[in-house]
Amino acid sequence: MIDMRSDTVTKPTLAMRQAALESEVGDDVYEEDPTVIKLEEKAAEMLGKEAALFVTSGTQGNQIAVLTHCQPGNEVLMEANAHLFVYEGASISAFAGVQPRTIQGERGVMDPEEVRAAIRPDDIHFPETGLICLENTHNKAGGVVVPIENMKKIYAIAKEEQIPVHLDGARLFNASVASGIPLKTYADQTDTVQVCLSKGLGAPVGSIIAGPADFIKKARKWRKRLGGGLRQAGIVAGPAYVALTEMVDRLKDDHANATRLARGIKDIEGLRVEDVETNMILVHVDGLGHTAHSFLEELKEEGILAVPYGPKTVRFVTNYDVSTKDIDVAVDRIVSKYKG
Ligand code: TLP
Repeated sequence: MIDMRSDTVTKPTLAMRQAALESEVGDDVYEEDPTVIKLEEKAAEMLGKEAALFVTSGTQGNQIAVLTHCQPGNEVLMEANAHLFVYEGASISAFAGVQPRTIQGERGVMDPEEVRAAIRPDDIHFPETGLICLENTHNKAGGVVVPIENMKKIYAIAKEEQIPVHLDGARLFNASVASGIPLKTYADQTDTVQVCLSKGLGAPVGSIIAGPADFIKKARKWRKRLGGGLRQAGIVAGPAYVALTEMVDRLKDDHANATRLARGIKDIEGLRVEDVETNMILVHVDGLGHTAHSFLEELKEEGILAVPYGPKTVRFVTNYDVSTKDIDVAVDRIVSKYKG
């Protein structure tokens, strides 16, 4: 199977498995796991933040960020197709007691003036705007790199209004590799950031939240409350360290493979392939008379896996376990099935 459902499906590399075996461990709830400490220090340095916290997943990282920034009854601004809104089971409402307010973006990019207009004035009737959440790359928009200028404008507005900004940077490494803009420059435009090590970087488990030291201290407590205080976590932090330090540059290969796949299938009549910016390819299949599900069933028979991304849209994600040769095989199979 050529598995392009997500970049989360990758298996840990040999170096990661070795790191799991050899990393020094301790009890991380006592902050005594040397490998976790090494990972958190490295991540904080790479993101240009005072401190960082190792968490089990991107979802947990985003939840902890919202819980730490907000009070129950707050409103949180985010793009209409943000992962936090669409794919996290309404957990910010369930756990943090906040209400999301969405702003429709253009391919995932919000108009800063619309963000400004959505900030609540001081009025007894309204919820207080507690947080603005950004996402880069934007997943549902198809791995779109949100321009740094857009982030700068939104952050300037947030500062004026004294509202914190959190960045869901599950794939911030992809944004940085694609744009050539350093990770730190993106992280500078936000108070806190969550980055995933288990997506394109291939770690089996783990994300990082980074931000000011006092914020991370509070976040550590929220992680414990949520049951995310792990003990000998070096077993997973070791592979995560390999992901962070050895796997970032190779994301350009995933991006090149994504472009290669898109080019290979874009001339098939009935398929509409969106522009590729990083490692995702969104394809609209209704022109073939297919729904996403019926198309994916046929693809599976051809040995190719992707996921539905709307009733008539599918998403492919290139990843470490899909080679350029696999891409060529996938293109050949799709072209021979659907072209003419
Ligand atoms: N995204 C997954 C699915 O949940 C859709 C995927 O396959 O792309 N933020 C963003 C922008 C994400 O794309 C994801 C995962 C998360 C957060 C959550 O990360 P995990 O899966 O580690 O909880």
